[in-house]
Amino acid sequence: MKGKKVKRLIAVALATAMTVTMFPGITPENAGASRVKAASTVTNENLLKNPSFEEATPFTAHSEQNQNNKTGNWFYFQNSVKKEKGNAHSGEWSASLEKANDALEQDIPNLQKGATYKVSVWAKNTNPSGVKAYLCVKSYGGSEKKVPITSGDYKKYEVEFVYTGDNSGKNTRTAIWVEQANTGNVYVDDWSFTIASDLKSLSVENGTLTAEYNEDYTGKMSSGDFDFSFTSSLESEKAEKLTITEEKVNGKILTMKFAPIKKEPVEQKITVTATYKPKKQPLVVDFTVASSGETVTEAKLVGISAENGKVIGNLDVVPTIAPVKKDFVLEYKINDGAFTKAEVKEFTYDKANQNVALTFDKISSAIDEKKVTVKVSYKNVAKTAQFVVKLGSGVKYYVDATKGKDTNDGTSPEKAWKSIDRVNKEVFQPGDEILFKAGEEWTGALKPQGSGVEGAPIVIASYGEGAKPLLKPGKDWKNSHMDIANKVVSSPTVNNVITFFNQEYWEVRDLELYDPTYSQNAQTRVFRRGINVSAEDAGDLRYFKFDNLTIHGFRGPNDNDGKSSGGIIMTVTTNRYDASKRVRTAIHDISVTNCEMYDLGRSGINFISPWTTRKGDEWNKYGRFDYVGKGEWKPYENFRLSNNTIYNIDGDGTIVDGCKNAVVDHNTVYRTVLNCWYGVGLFNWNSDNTVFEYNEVYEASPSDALLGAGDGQGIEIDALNKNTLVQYNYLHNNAGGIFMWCCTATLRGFNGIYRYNISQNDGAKHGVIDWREGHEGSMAYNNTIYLDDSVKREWLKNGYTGGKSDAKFWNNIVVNRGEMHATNFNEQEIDYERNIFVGFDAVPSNDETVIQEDPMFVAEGTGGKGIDSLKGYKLQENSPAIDAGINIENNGGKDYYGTLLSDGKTDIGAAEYVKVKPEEPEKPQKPEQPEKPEKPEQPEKPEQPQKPNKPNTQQTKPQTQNESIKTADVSPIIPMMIVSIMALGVVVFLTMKRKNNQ
Ligand SMILES: [Ca+2]
Ligand SMILES: [Ca+2]
Ligand SMILES: [Ca+2]
Repeated sequence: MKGKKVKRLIAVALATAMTVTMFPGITPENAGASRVKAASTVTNENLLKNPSFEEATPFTAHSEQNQNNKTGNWFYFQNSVKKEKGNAHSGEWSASLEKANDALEQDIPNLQKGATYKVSVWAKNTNPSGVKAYLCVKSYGGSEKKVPITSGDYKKYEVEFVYTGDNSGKNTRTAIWVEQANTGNVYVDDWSFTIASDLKSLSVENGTLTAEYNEDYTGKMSSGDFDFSFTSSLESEKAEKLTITEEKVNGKILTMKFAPIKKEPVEQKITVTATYKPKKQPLVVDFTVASSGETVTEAKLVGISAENGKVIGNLDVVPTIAPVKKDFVLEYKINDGAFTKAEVKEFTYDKANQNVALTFDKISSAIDEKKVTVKVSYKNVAKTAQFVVKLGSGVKYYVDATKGKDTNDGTSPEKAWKSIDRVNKEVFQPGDEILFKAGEEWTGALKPQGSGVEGAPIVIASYGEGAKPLLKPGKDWKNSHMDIANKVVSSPTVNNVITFFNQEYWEVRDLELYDPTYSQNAQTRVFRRGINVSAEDAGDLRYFKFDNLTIHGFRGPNDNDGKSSGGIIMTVTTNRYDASKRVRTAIHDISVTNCEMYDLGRSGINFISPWTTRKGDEWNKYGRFDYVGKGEWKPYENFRLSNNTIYNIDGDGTIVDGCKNAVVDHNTVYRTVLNCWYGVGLFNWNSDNTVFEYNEVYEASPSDALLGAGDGQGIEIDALNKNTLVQYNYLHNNAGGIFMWCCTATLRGFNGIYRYNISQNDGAKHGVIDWREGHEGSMAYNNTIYLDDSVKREWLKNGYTGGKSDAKFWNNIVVNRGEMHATNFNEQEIDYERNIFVGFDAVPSNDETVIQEDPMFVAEGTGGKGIDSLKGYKLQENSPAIDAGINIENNGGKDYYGTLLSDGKTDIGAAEYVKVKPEEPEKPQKPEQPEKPEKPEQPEKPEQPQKPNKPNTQQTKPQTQNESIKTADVSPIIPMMIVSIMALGVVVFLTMKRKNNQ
């Protein structure tokens, strides 16, 4: 007996293996000089806890908190799973299951990728024809393995599997599960979960490795089955190959000789790392080499040199004990600041050159140039060096799916990375760029790490010539929870091509994101998105710019829950269980510009958040306000949606939900509501200060739409909004109607204004206008509406009679050339004034100045595609609309065409007449540089004092209810200030122009 140490042979990562504990009762060897040989042995171990049920530990109950982590004990699902005295296979105790869905489960973490494992259990089934039960193994990377337990007497059941590591971060689970049960029990006992090895043990002493094979092993025994390397404690970070010089087989024992490790001035611990290749099994053993008694040499740090991200330290001599990472302290200071400690990322020791290299996260220089002083300390000696970080010194990383290699450093097109996986491993720094090669294609979930800072975002873009880099989704995965439709859904299955979580300052541009499963997903329950910007309990996050992207094919559920799927979806969540960890969170300064988005699910773009509850008496004016989330309203501020084309959408083109200061301008949105019950082109919900302007929206709810295709207006002002401006838009051929204020008595809205829009040939499934109760300060003024004879229309379908309204319909032109059912103008709610109504049998009785003469358009009905195609709705010089309107303060100052409202005499309709020289062109709108939008003004209310409240006498129609629910399930998001975007843009531009200092 040589005083052997015995270690369990374990199947975990090497780092873990090296810290394995000794079996009780075995005393670690004293490193005394008298000891000549030291050795250790590893043997297999059962990875399950409490495998025989003889232990005193009771089972743990399944709960929401532990459902994905059942390590260290058995967990039961349902009370009928019991630990039972009797019916044991050995000892006294067994476990018993009897009801359908009974399950007894245990998870094993940290398995070794590529290794083969074997799970076994002794089990019996007292009624195999009535009780269907299985030994199961899942989350190992392949599909679940199940073995039925059918024996009436105890029998050993086994499952073998290879752990692939591709298990979505879950622990591998073994379980007994009862699928169906009639009278009877399943008893289990004596579990085993081990690596499936041919080896019984491996041991080492200086010069000899001994492998003992299992008794039933019949294969060849050879050192060729092993890879060996070793490290000495004198240089523990440098592994060397261990060469076998001689080998011998005797029975089941393979003895392998190697050159003994020489003595050094201090005692060494030699750690041998082996891989048994047939089973990819890692084995770690060690032994001690005594000191030679010679004098120990120590080294001193004599100087350092530094660049951004790396320091080289020079030593005066080669020390006996090689320096290691923890011997060094790395600090730096910026300009004249104080030294702060920096984490050493990689450490290398170059013995031949007597130096060490330490790397650290690069310091970014987002705003100013920085002078950095680095200090390295080793054995009480500190040395310093300096370098300068230039403005915007980010690193460009290149990704090439064909010619790249993940072992490259990625920093040039010649040394590009290859895969999404490699990109996901890097933690990016402010100013860095991730460039995908044009014309190439990737499949997989991109989850880039890191955040930029103001002025130095991290950019994802393309390089080279050709088509936009194409990114397609990888496998689905589950999130723990998601807030949707004002409720929380557990374990939703999701799939995003690009995911951000609790990050900020990113730009993504010039890519195509495409989900080829579009056509098969009309009914899916998977929430698929091109991009998901997510956050949880992170407070205020800022700046995501999405520009020049093509996003198509991403679908999700086509009900209200599915509103959190589609093109670009923002999702805020909060801790489900621990209220003390909840932090009101929102993502600000998101912009989407110049993108083409089509063939998408329930939402082109949407915002979700649990922070939805509005406070203030106004929300409760008519009844209990019951739209509540986890907490107080926390809007996504400064969202900008500009110059995009969005079409073929199952639901809504874009929902501005839970936003403050959102601007939606110069977009073309068409063919929406294709596959859902209620939807529109664009709308807002629970948002303040939303501007929709210069958009063209058409063909909402087209005739080939599926399901209900209800609502179907172009741009809708929904509930819980304050200050919405819908202006200068071109709405046409939307089946639902033109205007909708979709509130209820308790889901209220304030100051929703439609002005200076032109509508041509919109339908009227919900009436030409749909003005629900609960709104305050709502107005439609100076709009031009032209209706041809293509469909029969009804003026007002969902008028309400609550008598609480101050709604105003002023200065509008409505020309009807078809069949119009207009018996209800709901004058008790809506004040009509100074409108032109043509083609109506009846006109509103409270429009004291109503005009029923032809407004004399230049050429009615001639609008085509594009917001500039509407010259036909200008007025001829003898139009009765000229100077005939009410002057309204804060009216935006210009008409649909940009003509200033400067004559002090407002015309009726969306066109202000000016006598122009014949061919003077109108000022074109500039889609790529929209003007800074004004904040919505308060509508003036001087002429119409608010009516007293009247009792609400009419029930809301069921449709209203549905629509409210529809909108209620959307959640929050955030817009950004234009000025700050432009400022950032300038800085970013400058940043890009600087060469990085690599
Ligand atoms: Ca037992
Ligand atoms: Ca009136
Ligand atoms: Ca005028």
